[in-house]
Amino acid sequence: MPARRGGGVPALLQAMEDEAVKRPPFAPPYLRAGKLLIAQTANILQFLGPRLRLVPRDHSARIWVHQLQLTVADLVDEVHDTHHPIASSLYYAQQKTEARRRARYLTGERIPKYLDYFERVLAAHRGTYAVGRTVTYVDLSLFQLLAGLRYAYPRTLRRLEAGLPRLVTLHERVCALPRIAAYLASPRRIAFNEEGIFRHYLELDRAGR
Ligand SMILES: N[C@@H](CCC(=O)N[C@@H](CS)C(=O)NCC(=O)O)C(=O)O
Repeated sequence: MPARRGGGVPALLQAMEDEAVKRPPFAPPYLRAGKLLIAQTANILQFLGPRLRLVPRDHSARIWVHQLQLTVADLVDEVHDTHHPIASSLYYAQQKTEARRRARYLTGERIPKYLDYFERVLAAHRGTYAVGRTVTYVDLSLFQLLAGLRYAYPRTLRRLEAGLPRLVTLHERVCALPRIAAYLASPRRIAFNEEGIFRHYLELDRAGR
């Protein structure tokens, strides 16, 4: 809901700061579902997964999907910390030197290590999707992860993708799911930009070379 109708950022902050809220979120994103206020992306997905039929039924598969999701979250944190290596409260321009130094390790060591891991997971499962027989929320997250990394670090990804055939195929499969395709073609799909987690700064993509 937009701010002029009582939604938007003001409403978001209000719930976070309201003393009456006994279980306040630390940061957005968070989801209000009836009386529940649920924060942390992986936690929100764990809640939504069964309701949207985006996880298998069995307990061990659910734990595994959640584990993979937390690993995605770890890489997303590292991507964020590369353009903000010193403090989130400083502008990128105020921490460029440190960002470059950090980006060298992100592009040279960390992105390859995480993506090789996901490639190995897909190879071991030998399925159409990462877990079980049908699409789960971690497939959607892996799609978004690859899309974001391609945007932020195109050079690095071009170098790595030949070694990641399963991840690339999974990305294509998710794109082609009818409802995902409709979302991607709609105004709901916000283009990557330099205010989000995945930011394209040429000097960071090149830091490793
Ligand atoms: N681990 C959290 C990260 C949430 C997060 O970093 N939120 C950002 C905005 S997207 C924020 O407001 N952070 C405030 C802060 O860290 O002080 C998640 O996966 O949801």
